[in-house]
Amino acid sequence: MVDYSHIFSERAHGMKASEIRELLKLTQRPGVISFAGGLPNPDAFPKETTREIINELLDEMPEKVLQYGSTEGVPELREVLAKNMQDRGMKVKKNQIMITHGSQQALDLLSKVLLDPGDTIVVGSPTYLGATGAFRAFQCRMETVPVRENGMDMDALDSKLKELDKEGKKPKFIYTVPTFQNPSGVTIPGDKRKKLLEIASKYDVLVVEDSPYSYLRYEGEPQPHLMSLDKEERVVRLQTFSKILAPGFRIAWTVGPAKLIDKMVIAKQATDLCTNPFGQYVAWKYIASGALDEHLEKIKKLYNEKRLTMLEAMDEHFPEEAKWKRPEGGMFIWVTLPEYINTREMFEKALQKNVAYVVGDAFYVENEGYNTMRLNFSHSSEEEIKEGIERLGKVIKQEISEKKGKLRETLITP
Ligand code: PMP
Ligand code: G9A
Repeated sequence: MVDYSHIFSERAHGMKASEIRELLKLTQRPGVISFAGGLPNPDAFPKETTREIINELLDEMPEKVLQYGSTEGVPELREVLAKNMQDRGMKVKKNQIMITHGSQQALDLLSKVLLDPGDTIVVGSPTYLGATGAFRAFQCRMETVPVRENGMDMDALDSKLKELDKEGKKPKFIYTVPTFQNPSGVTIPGDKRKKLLEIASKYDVLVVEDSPYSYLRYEGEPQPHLMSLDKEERVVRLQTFSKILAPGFRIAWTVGPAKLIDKMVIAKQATDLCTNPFGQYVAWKYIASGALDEHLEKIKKLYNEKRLTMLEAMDEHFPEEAKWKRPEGGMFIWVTLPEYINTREMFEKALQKNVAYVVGDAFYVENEGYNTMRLNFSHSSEEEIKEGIERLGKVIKQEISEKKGKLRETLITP
């Protein structure tokens, strides 16, 4: 038998399976109410519009939609995206946009063109685990900065970059999900966004603005995109159709300085030649026909109702020891339990009661966050949310009472 351990690359040895992807297998079991995956609601898929668009495309331009496309993406989609972003205050030209197979691929391509083994980058703590998974595969060193109620802590970021500068280390980029962060749901306010760019400029570091949720705001004031505040071609912005159309198409776009995009395009040629043209043309028609704007209104209403239902159910069923912040948008509520609770240990018990979440420590690069968990509110039905939160509330209460009992025992045992 071949001993593969000697054959795998250093890189492959360092790779780690995505906790979310592993959980998807478990939570697909019948009867399980899953608040784990950040999945859109199936009711939110624009099935009829998609059907009409697909028929039109096959009638009108089969020679294009069924053919290979250019690596950077089909021109019609890049054009309409540039316009869409300009309407939202971002001065973007078509040649600064490339289309990828999901933002996940953009994270991989960015790493491929920016990171050498041993390079340093800065990420939030907690942060999106799909991103750290992509970065880790390129053998970089991830330095962390705490994410608090108002997003990444800017003083801590400044100190971290100063410290790295003293060590002679210049990070390649700061990775952030500034709006309705995955996993914590928090948003960086406008003044701190300016500060972030000032700090990045002071230490001459790029900023990766990963923003799949910014169009999903349910309350509060929109904050400026980092890309709109950028005057130095320092920001690379990732957006995706996964949460606003359907993840099944795997269509996303990256916007950045043309020099960087051009390199990513070359890297993509080796990866998959081009993103699936059929999906790109669907996305193009979806925006160009105005269906996206209409659809956004519909899903914002749907997800807001689910968010409110979950928050209300948590108020009713979670014990007072559990803490969370009300997210103004996105898909997630982040819960912090007392420090003596380990949500990974509790997960099995939750699963026995047919309810699932993502264990919080999966979103930390360092060994932290054992008492946290992420709940998704977009995927389940209202009934499932009520039932699932009630089940989870019982599991948490039970765990707290058992752990408190044990703590008491250790305290009184001589
Ligand atoms: N970045 C973040 C912050 C995400 O939450 C996700 C999806 N959960 C992605 C990237 C990847 O999205 P896509 O489906 O476009 O690959
Ligand atoms: O299915 C996935 O892996 C995408 C979901 C991401 C998430 O749950 O954050």
